[in-house]
Amino acid sequence: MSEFTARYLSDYTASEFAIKTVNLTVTLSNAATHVSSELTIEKLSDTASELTLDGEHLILKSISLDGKTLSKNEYMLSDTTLVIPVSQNQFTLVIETEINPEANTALEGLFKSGDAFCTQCEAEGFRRITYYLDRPDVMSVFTTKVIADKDAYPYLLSNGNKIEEGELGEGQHYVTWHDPFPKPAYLFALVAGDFDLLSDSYQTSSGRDVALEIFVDKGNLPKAEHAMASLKHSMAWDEKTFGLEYDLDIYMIVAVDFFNMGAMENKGLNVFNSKYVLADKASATDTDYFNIEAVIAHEYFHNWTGNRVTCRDWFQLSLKEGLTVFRDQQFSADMHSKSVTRIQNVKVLRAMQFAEDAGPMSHPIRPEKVMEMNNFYTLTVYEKGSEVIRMIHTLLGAEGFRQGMDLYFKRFDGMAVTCDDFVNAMADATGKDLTLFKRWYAQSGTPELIVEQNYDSVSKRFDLNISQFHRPSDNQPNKHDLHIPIRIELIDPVTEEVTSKLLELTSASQSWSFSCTHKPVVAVLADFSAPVKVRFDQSNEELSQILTLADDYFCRWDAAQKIMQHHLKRLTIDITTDIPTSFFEMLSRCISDIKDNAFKALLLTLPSFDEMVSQIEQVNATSLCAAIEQLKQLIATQLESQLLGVYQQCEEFQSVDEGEQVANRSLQNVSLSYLSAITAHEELTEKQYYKANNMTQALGALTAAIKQNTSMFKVLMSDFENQWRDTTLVMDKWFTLSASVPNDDIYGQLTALMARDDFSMNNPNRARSLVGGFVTQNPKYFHCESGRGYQFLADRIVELNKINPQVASRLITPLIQFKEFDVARQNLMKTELQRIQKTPELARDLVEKLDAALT
Ligand code: 7ML
Ligand code: ZN
Repeated sequence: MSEFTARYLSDYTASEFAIKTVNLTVTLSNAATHVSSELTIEKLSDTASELTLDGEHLILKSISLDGKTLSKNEYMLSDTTLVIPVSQNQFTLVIETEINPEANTALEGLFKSGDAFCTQCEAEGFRRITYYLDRPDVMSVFTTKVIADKDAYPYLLSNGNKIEEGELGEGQHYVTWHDPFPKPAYLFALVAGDFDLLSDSYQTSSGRDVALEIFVDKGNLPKAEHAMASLKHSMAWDEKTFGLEYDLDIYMIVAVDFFNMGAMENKGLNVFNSKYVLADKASATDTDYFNIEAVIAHEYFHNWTGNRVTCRDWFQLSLKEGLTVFRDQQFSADMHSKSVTRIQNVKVLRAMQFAEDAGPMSHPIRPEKVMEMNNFYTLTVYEKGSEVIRMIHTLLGAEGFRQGMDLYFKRFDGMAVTCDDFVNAMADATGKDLTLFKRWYAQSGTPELIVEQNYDSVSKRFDLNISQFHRPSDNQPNKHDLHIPIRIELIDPVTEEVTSKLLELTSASQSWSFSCTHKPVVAVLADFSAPVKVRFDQSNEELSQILTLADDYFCRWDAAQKIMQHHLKRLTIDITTDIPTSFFEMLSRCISDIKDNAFKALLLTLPSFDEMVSQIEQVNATSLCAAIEQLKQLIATQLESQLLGVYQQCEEFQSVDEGEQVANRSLQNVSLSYLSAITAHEELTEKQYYKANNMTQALGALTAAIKQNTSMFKVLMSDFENQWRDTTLVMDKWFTLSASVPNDDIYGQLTALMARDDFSMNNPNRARSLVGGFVTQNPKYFHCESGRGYQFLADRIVELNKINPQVASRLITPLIQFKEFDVARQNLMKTELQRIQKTPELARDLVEKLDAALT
């Protein structure tokens, strides 16, 4: 077994020491940054006799306790801890350390992103900056002095308010920052560099002025406008929806190119992956715009849900993440279309979170056991966590939820708390019993609902029986029944009247009776009211009625998806299966009847490879890819003239409304994806590419061209490259497209791409665009029977293990989820996992996942 040990939620104990204040002085230099940390510490327990601080990859220079320098025999040092015997109840510790930011390719702690210095401390990165009690329930007031060369680093930033700045000798200068809000070390940030600065301001509803500053690489100023607008919208939304105002006088955002994740909510100084800040019409897609707004909102919302009220321990991560994702989803829904936003959330959950929850790393939204915390920033903690909050919202109603939020902040502002504390606040504020509901926090796996219906035409009684089933898993062989809110619609097919009801399933099986003049058609799980799978034998005819008659757009969309899934399953088994004309007639009606273009685009989009994989057991990936292509081809051929009509309408469409333009472009790209399956319409793709004045249409054309004419694709791709070779974020898209080509020579192509000067495994965005792009966008070759796709991924993971374990650990996901595929592929994947497992000095991140997958 491995040298690494797991930590358990059940082992939590409070800290024996409190750190009242932290005084940091950081003297920046590429290879030898000096960190001086002065801590005022209070002993909280009578029995504590030694203080154990966390620290990794640090060079200890000196320690002094209450002004007296400690000699080597007065403390104990290991690779991960510094232990200091202490007898005083209050004392001051000064620790001097040295770190090497330039050599930090893991991008945790202090590192270089291009020419700038930058930090990432969540979850446990602060211990790579200095020795500290690096746990979220130790909250302290930070004062940070940053010293660096003035020419190279004109901006020196940290959390809170600037309290002092000045010149030092030899071209050095300094800035001192003070953050009055006590915070855990994971919210610490420091940035130094030369940037362009977009400045603005926001007046809060109580009349305070907040300076808003976005720092971007030189020359990118115009690309920060959308992020700034999004920030202001987020601030206004949180005031309106939850009565929450920003609390400091300044809010800063820095965009950097080297970043492991999307962004980070450091108090007053968010650090963002530049892909979630920079956008203009020419270089960013509509999806990019949407995501930037959502991520800006997410990080902003953390100021209350995460920073003002934080987590007691990392097992409680969903306390802040599930809640903040729910908040950003509600914000996006309010800014755009509620139903379209909701459907998009559900697509992600079903395609990815369901797979995670069925795989070896399955865990409850509040995990019980963690080896490497970075492995738990998961779709389960975030997306399922958000669904759990949404269910509370559904059970309490918007007003009850707001009362619960108010009580939560009243009780816990300034504290580090647990998921239970949150649910208790929700229950206490409304009187709703959430005792049973709390099980959602402790149970892993996707519940299944089994729905049965019966209509008695004599008594006009309609009975609905719903039972819940929980597949046992290795780490939880005995699952419990849950409290599940199930929103349903009863549709009278004769009068077309729709009745909506909220059912609460609280036991293994329950029945409900309704009196209905005609046998109703039932749409279950309206608005996707719970993160579950539904087993309900509804005929294609009933599904068709839901598609046209349900009030709830999620149910309409879902009904169409179920019909498509049904045919895709049949085609996966036998590619020559006949598809009934009724199917094409149904789609034809969608095309002619639906007015909302964004919704129409979603309805016409076939379930993705990943969405299908979670529907079929032990799927043959090659057959599934062929089935998807076949159904697309059939739809294109059967509905050719209608799709062409849609495409032309989209081309001619004009509107001043941005939302309508976005919807139109999305429908245009969906129709192009069908039409491009017909050789006669190849020129549409080419025309769209050259006419495009925005990235959405350009990328739509390139994506369509991938599966079309190879020589045309090559011409367009080299044109694209010539136009964008100096724009990093666009070249990431080019790398992804290049890795998505379903051609036999793809492996040679991938090797050639990796050899380019503009490719580097050290840049997470670039590594993900190539490796992740291949894995997710090229399923036919990733899952190729030869196993070469798996081999390619395994080789990259071994490479990344040394460079950046976090990125390696995220990319390994599809390999550990081997159980979804046929036995032959399972064996090929396992062979690669075993090969990775033999790598010397395997990072803890990978050890944890390989242990889970292979034992
Ligand atoms: C989720 C984040 C992390 C990891 C950002 C890092 C964060 C932790 C950080 C939704 C929207 C934007 C980013 C993320 C995300 C994985 C995903 N605290 O704010 O949660
Ligand atoms: Zn977050």
